[in-house]
Amino acid sequence: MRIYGDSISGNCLKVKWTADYLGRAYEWIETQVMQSESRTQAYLASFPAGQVPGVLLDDGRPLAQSNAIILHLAEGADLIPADAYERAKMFEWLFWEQYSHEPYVAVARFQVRFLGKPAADLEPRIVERGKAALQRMDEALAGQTFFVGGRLSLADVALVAYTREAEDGGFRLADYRHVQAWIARVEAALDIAS
Ligand SMILES: N[C@@H](CCC(=O)N[C@@H](CS)C(=O)NCC(=O)O)C(=O)O
Repeated sequence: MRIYGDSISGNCLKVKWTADYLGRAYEWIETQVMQSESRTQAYLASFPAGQVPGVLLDDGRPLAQSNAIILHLAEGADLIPADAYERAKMFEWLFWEQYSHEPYVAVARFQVRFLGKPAADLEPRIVERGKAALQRMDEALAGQTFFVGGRLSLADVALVAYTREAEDGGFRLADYRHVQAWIARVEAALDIAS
């Protein structure tokens, strides 16, 4: 399998962490978004949306969208709950991550850390929605160790990617103590603590 990913991207790291956790062999092809390497003709031929991550499976078939990729990699593994309701709750968090978390927490980080925008100049809506997302996570994590079924699942893998970097976007993780403790648990489970 080939993973086309940018190491600065949480969406790409989700795929790497899942593959590592599952012991899957892969070749990592560094594909830098800020150098427009996801917009070359060759890349677009396999991944028409022009985004990373993109994966070429062992049989050459392409797959894009971080959460679709990790779901495919983890098919049949313990990162996907066997119970139908718990599996649906995992999907609930995965869809929420893409619509209500990543567009704020990740975008704030990108603008501040990589575009050099002062956190104070971020669009207020991004900051408000990012804080609301972190608050929602904090409430969900009060009294439980992981998001679904008391054990690590893809919901945690997807959500930790940008949450652990939230301070780069001007958010204060100390304001979300359940989230802080959960980040440490997920980093330990995935062996990604730095
Ligand atoms: N929903 C997509 C988002 C992918 C995405 O936004 N990738 C960014 C890097 S994190 C990218 O490739 N940006 C370059 C572009 O859109 O041109 C996913 O989860 O994979």
